[in-house]
Amino acid sequence: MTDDAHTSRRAFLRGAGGVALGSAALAAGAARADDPLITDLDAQPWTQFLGDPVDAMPYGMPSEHEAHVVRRTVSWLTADATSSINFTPLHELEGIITPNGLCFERHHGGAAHIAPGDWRLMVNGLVGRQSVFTLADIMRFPRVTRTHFLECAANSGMEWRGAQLNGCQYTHGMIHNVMYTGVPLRLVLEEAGLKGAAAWVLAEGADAAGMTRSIPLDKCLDDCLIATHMNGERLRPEQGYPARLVVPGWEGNMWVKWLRRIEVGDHPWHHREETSKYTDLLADGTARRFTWEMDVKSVITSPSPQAPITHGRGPTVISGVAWSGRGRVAEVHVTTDGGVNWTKARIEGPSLDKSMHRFNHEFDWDGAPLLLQSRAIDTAGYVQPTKDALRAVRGVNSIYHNNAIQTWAVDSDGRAENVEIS
Ligand SMILES: Nc1nc2c(c(=O)[nH]1)N[C@H]1C(S)=C(S)[C@@H](COP(=O)(O)O)O[C@H]1N2
Ligand SMILES: [Mo]
Repeated sequence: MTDDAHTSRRAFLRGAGGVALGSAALAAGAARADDPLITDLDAQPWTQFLGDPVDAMPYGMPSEHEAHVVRRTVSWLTADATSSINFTPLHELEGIITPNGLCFERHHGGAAHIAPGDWRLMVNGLVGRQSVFTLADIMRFPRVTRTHFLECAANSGMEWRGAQLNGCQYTHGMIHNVMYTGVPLRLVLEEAGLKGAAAWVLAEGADAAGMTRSIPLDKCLDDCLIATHMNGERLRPEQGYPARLVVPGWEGNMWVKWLRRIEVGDHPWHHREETSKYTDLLADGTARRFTWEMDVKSVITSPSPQAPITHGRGPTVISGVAWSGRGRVAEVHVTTDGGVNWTKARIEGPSLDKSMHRFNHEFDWDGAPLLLQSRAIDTAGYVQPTKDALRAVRGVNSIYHNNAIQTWAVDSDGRAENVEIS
């Protein structure tokens, strides 16, 4: 920048009015004439020296100033980190796509590392041709690209008996929303040839856990994918590289990673993950089984305990995410007074089938304490329930499928806390 330009910047700032930003809404952004970040180029090394050359980082990384935006685990939740979970930092994200490096991880036997040349997919059982496909074989099938959320059925599972974890990363972060590219499972099953009695599919993983789940054939023929890519690049190892099952709208446990075998049968297999786990213990001691669909749900991500209001009263943005395993999200309503008054929020960005939706609601905060909630309604007509309404039906023995309305209490300093109101 020339001295003239330098001088004219100062002149602009010291000139009549100084502040061109004028509107009352932006009063908080009023410029100070002595702000060195405007008046003093010496205080801005990024203008004084050349920056990094191209290729400084052949695979790019976020700004060093964003180093706090990471997946986080809760150490007391599980005994060992190889059979554990971490959480997506929802409070730091915008839009609807979860960046690959921030997708929460759930492993039962650690993340397997499989060279693509060593990967095989076996298809056996009630098929005309028992088959083994290489990755190169799979890549020759017609492929599709679709955006879907994956939510672990245990998401919000720690909140059944009361408000517990202080932040939406921990209360709601067992979810990610990814644009997958893959091959419809239907095409691979048809290639192997389904026998008449075929009614169920067993999906099996190649990791140390050898995870298995029974999936009804109808779902497999409808919209399941053998995914090889996430958000444009290959799957990450943590997400099942080189291939995972995508089971849109259904609980994350069924999305078998490091997929190695598909068995076709005429009955479900009643394996561990669909009997002792991923069933819902009711108040009377019986358990619901095969509760595959993820019910309509939403959460305000900002403000929230990890994302307090720091700007004081005035124009304030409430932002959050909503999703349903039964279709699209039709509406999201937001309350600032604990459910006395509800306002329809704006759905921002794409509204896709079985995908995360972003909602925003702007309001003028008077600095008084708030009780923030969001409530989503899906295109199948389901309305997200209150915690009390859900407990009336499900009791408090459950771990899985808690889709209740979340409350954040915001104090007059803008700090938010996980609370319950009745
Ligand atoms: N092979 C295999 N697949 C698996 C798992 C696993 O441990 N092994 N965990 C399941 C569970 S419980 C969930 S919630 C999702 C998590 O997917 P993510 O790690 O991509 O978030 O993967 C599922 N698929
Ligand atoms: Mo899960």
